[in-house]
Amino acid sequence: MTDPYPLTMGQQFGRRSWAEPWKIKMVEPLRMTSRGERERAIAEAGYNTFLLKSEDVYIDLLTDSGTSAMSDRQWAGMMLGDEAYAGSRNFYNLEDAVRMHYGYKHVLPTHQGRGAEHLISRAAIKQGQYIPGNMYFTTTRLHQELAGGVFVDVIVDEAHDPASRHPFKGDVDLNKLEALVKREGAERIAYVSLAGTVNMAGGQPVSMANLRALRALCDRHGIKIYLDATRMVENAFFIQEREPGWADWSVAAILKEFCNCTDGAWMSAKKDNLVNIGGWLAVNDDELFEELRNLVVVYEGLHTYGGLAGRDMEAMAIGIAESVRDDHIRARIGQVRYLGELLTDWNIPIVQPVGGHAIFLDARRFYPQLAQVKFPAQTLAAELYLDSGIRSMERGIASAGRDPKTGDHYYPKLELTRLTIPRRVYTQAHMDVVAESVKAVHDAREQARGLEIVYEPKYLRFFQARFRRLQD
Ligand code: P71
Repeated sequence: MTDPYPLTMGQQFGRRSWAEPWKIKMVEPLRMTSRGERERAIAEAGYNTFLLKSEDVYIDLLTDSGTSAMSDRQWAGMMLGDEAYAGSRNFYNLEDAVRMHYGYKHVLPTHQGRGAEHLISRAAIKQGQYIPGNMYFTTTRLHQELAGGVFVDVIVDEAHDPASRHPFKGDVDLNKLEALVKREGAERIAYVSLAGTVNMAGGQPVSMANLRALRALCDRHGIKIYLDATRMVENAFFIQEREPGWADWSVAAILKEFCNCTDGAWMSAKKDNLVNIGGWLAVNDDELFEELRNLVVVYEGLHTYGGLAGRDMEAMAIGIAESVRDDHIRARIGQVRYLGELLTDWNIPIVQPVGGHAIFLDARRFYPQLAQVKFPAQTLAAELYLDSGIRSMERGIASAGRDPKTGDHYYPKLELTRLTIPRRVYTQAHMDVVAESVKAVHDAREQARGLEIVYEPKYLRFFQARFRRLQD
């Protein structure tokens, strides 16, 4: 006999329910659209979700970047902005927060992550040098290439397999790195570009054991490790949860221990650090810092504001302290996991295990009838928008861009559509609506015919490319 009483979500998943460690003080109304309005909007946007107007979007899962809700304390901090050109008190608060929670010696603010990527790439890469890394990220690799470097993927093979349940798919394959060093010589390696919870792999973490082994290898060859710390707090949570020996450590302590094994970090504070704009760059080396502090005034702003208002730096300093709290990060990753568990139960192909910031739909398995040149992940993003007004992001062949040498597309193994969850913004009921819409699109999957590209700009084409629907 079926249970006559409805079950809570927690009970349905066989456990006690958890809840967000905050309550809502201010709300922003959402707008729902009709199917006809969405058909017009996505056609006008060239079937590219980056070109939709936010007003035409119902639940916005384009990105977790700059889309978080700030806390009452952060908003109060905004009122304490010291908008002096030089030496703002908010800069010193930011510097203290980065030193305390990430542990690096020198800190520079930047307008966002790619501002910091630009500076570190310029200062630390010489023409023709290699930058091995645990999978590329679009802006990171572009800045490395613009600085004359060549990115080399040295992530473990499991990262390229959406079905592999390896618990640390962000790990570096040390054999691949060792082979590169042997072949090219350590002096031709600029540094190792290591990212916490690897975005393009599905938000997959790096283990502490892998980092320590990487550190030992790099020390043998005199190679530096710079960390993309954008989602490193989420990575620290996975270490606490999954890696033997770390369960009794706080996320904050794991974060600091991890950073301690690296030589510096760049940060898009729009993610983990819970602000709508901002970034930072931090290093331990005095000489490198000297160079970076000089470059920052050319490209970002004076070294005590780096393109930000004082109030932005204050919100960031407060956001950093909030972001490393265990209760915050558990609820954040718990919400992503909740959506992932629903989709997994419904047999919808997603990258496993569920990562930190997003659910990644596996568009290859979703649309087996579509060749990669028909942009399956872009097609899926468009279909999802048409179904419900939910906005997602392509992370496949369109994002990968073209090989500058041959001019042909890069053909990435992963062809994914990302449902990225902003922090502290949506509720569990929104996640249910998202899951139901994904299921509706999955049920209609056989009708999809794919897209062709009709316009693409030279750099980071996915932002502004336009597509046309294929009929057959
Ligand atoms: C994301 C973004 C924002 C984005 C960037 C490029 C294409 C599409 C969307 C930004 C990152 C990131 C990592 C690991 C550096 C940046 C750049 N991610 N590293 O995922 O994820 O930071 O946007 O502040 O310049 O939607 P920035």
